Amino acid sequence: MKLYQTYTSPFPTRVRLVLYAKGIEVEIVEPPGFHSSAEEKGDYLLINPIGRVPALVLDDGRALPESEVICEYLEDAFPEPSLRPADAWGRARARLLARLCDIYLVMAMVPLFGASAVSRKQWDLARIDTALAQVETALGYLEPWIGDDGYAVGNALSHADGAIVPQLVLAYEWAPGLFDRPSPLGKHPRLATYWSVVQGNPIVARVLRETRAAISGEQIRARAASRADGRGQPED
Ligand SMILES: N[C@@H](CCC(=O)N[C@@H](CS)C(=O)NCC(=O)O)C(=O)O
Repeated sequence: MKLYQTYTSPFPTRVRLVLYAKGIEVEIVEPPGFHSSAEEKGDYLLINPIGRVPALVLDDGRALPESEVICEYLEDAFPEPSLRPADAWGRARARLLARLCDIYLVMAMVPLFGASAVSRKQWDLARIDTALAQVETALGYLEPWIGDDGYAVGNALSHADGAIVPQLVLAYEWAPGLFDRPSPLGKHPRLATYWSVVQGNPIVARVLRETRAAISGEQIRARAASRADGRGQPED
């Protein structure tokens, strides 16, 4: 199998967490045209006409987009070790946490992803602050549901951790760093405790290491690209 993905994006990270937890080997492919790249997406659009990452391509050539669907496929195709909580209520909580994340947190982050792609001069600060406030609100939606044993649900890694962890690193670290605003860490104490404990899990630590390294590499590349095409530096 091949996973078309980038290391900066939270959606493929959700899939890599599942692959690592289950010990599934896949070929990792970084398609052209993502993030600060000026290239066209080209033939990648034949694999995923939506033009987003991730996409999983099976050995027989069938391709599957959408991180949640890919994770569910991997769970069904490779059931052991299971990343679904054992009981119906645990599974419902895992799905709820992932859904709250996908709908409210990701949607709140979208204007911030947009702002990160242009120079500081073009930033609409009011829009950024509104988005950051919405991020905080969305984190509050997770707060009552998050587990208190260091995992999103119960006492083992599940698909809910895969959905949440890649978004929390952006909400707690990337966005406050880029926009020079205080981190919302600490506004929601149960989530903050979860965040500090879950990072001790080796699979989580691995995806976070990859994400942090990719984000700092991407920031360096974006600066170089904007200097080269005369747009000025992103920090201008
Ligand atoms: N709902 C999709 C979202 C995927 C998505 O939006 N990926 C972003 C990466 S952050 C993307 O590929 N955006 C298009 C682009 O960067 O050109 C999923 O869960 O897989």
